[in-house]
Amino acid sequence: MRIDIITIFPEYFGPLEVSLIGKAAQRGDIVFRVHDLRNWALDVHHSVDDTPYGGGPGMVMKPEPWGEALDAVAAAGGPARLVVPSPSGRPFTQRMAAGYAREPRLVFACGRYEGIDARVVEDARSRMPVDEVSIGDYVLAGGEPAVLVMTEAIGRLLPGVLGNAQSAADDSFGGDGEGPMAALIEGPVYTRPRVWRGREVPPVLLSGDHAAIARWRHDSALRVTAANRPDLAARIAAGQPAVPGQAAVPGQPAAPGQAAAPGSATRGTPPGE
Ligand code: JAH
Repeated sequence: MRIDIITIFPEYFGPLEVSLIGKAAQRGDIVFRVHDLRNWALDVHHSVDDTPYGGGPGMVMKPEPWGEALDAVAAAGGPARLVVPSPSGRPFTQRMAAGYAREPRLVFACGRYEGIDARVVEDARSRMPVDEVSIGDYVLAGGEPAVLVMTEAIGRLLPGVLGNAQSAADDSFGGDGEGPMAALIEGPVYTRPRVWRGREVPPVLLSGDHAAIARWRHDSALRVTAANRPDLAARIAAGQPAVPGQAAVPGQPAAPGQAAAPGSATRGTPPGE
């Protein structure tokens, strides 16, 4: 897969050379191309921002550099989907990460200041698919950290990037946003020593009883989901798909308007305690 990133801070993307994603890039499983937007700021001062029409605080990214940059980057390499991080975009999910991991090419456009002149996305939509995407309900100083987050979530799903495909499937939210873990937060995990500072590993994990271990892990996932994510737990309790578009849990009829009260979701009791 090829990933192009357009930014006024190319040095922000040093972390893409590190760890799992860095190794995948070394092997050529992911090709990153980071572009400095100022290459296409063609006025004498290489300016990329200007005051907002209608007044108000801050600055807005000018359309001309973005238009030139997107034309040039889109022309070099195959067809691409444009992804623009924005606090007003659609929420980024595991399901979207899995969808993006199947694309041949993504172009990320990192805004700064109060955002990019809205005509840039309008114009780009006439030539390529465009998603405005939010990684959470908070405001950053620019799209760069959101692109690091999304490229990590996408990159680790590429074939061969994560050593063990099953470990992605077992993650909180599941590997592809489908399957049994899609709605659940992962429970606690343990390694040696069996006793550390007087604290024991739950004995079921040492029992060799794989069915019991699977039940314990599922119960743990439900307990953590109920405690930390009442929004997800309420949907599971109501038998609704926790991810829109996913099948509901069989045998649990959907009860519209009957969402569980906050904190009322089932809490499992961990075995071995
Ligand atoms: C802030 C351009 N969903 C997180 C997120 C994504 C992007 C931005 N903020 C928050 C942002 C300023 C300018 C993008």
